[in-house]
Amino acid sequence: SQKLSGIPESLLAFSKTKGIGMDKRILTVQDISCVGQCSLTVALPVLSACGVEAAVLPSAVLSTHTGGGFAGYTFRDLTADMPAIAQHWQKEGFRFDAVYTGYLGSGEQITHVRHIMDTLLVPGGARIVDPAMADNGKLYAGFDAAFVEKMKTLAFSADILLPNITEAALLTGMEYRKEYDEAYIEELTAALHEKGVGTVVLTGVSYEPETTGVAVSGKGFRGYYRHARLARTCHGTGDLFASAFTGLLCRGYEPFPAAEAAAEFVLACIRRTEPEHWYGVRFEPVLYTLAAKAAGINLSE
Ligand code: PXL
Repeated sequence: SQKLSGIPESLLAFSKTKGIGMDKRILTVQDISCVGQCSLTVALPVLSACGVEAAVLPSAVLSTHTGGGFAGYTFRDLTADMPAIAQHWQKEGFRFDAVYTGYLGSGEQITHVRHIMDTLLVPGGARIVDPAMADNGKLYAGFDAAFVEKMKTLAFSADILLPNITEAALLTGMEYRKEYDEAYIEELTAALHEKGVGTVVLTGVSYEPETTGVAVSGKGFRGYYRHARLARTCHGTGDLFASAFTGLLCRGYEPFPAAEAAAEFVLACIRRTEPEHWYGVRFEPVLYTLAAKAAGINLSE
């Protein structure tokens, strides 16, 4: 029973607006990890494949991602460049239908990103936030409790928030659990709604060893998409999921079907990734399936 009535009006209007001349322009704010198949090197190709114009605001430039396997990565924080870039767009009269944020390089960036959302979104434009900062019960390298506090201000203003369970627990102050039941998941999402989040798309929700899935929750709406849990995990799948979800949403999908299709896409990418490909996920050969989905083409016919 998937009622769609609980999804905020602005978002429904956003996802339903399509057609020639109504193509969406999106701004994505996240880092460039030059090597590593995550953040912008995933978001750009995925959004483009979905047929969405993607402008970028790089939050930092790293030689690689920080997620293990690579030692001694470089990190250039681009916080100082953000205000002038945004001012230029403002002067040019540039506006975006959605702003989608991922990995941010500093707490101060969150203030800039919030200002950009306030000033450069079209009326009713969507705030899509992946609070990329933690997984498996732990913060990523370089993040601390002060960053979590800042992230709360961005996350709670989101029309759509795409956390994993670790991030949801950090944002709500609830205990992180490795094992849990539906009541825990409902409590987590309810706590996020209470803070102001429109729609929660919670990833990595697994109630049994063989399956995992994504829980989507809007006010008055709840859905859970369960799928196979693969034996291996790959770095960057959170970014791949969020980017595919965002691309599909921009092409007129509603949040639950967008989450389903994005999850299936990520599964196909993991299946396509050779075991020796240790640092990322091989999404490139599978991208055409997502492009077809976004364009409404059924490849199996
Ligand atoms: O996939 C999230 C991510 C993005 N960017 C950088 C990261 C990570 C996760 O570790 O290190 C730089």
